[in-house]
Amino acid sequence: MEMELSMAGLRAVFWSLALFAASMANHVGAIRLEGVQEPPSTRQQSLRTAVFALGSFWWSEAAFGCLPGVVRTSVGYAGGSKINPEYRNLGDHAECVRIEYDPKRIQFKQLLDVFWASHDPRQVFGQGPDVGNQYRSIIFTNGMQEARLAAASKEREQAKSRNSVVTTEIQQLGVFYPAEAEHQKFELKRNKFLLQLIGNMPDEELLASHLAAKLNGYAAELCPRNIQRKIDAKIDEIKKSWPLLREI
Ligand code: MHO
Repeated sequence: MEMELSMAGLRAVFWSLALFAASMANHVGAIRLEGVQEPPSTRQQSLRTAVFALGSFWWSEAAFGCLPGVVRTSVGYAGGSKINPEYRNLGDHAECVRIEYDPKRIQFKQLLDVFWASHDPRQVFGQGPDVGNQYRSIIFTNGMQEARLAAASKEREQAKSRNSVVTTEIQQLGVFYPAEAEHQKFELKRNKFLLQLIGNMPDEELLASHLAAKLNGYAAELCPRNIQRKIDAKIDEIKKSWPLLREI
């Protein structure tokens, strides 16, 4: 009897070691994606923030996450007056993406170019199949210089055709309310394989992670072509040596 108990104890130790090793293996998967890893923390002080509304924030977050110089992304609500909006009750706010970027690597001007290229600013009261005020197009600005850049870029956009009106609003950013966890990195969360590849990060890590922002764009196939290829190659390499369970 005593002997059986200690065998059970040994088995328990064995399984906890095995589980620990398995969880470490997950992290090894993450480390191997080193080309798209977190940027050095020394850069963090000089980061800037931009907020845009351009339709469903699932898509908006993915459209910016993979750009070189973008460090982190998240989604939320802004542009309205309702206090503490929620997804099912967002009042007059719009769905937004918040982008933290390194101004030495990408500028507000370039983010504006991506903003215009990633949606149809002439669609009235919605974006694609999504209808409603929450999907309207807004450039949020921080200060006069950004407001000027935003206005000039809107004029250029309007000048492309006078047949319809560019509906995009330009607003000084007020409060940005972060959206619920299930809306953050939504495209990445749909892809269980990619999620596992980065060690099934919990929500708060996903929110802060550069790697997750990038892979969220990758999952939606919105990375610039060269980055898309680089990530494809890394994933292929990992898949080749991925341990497979062949029998049981
Ligand atoms: N068409 C989208 C809208 C999502 S959104 C974050 C859907 O699948 O419901 O507003």
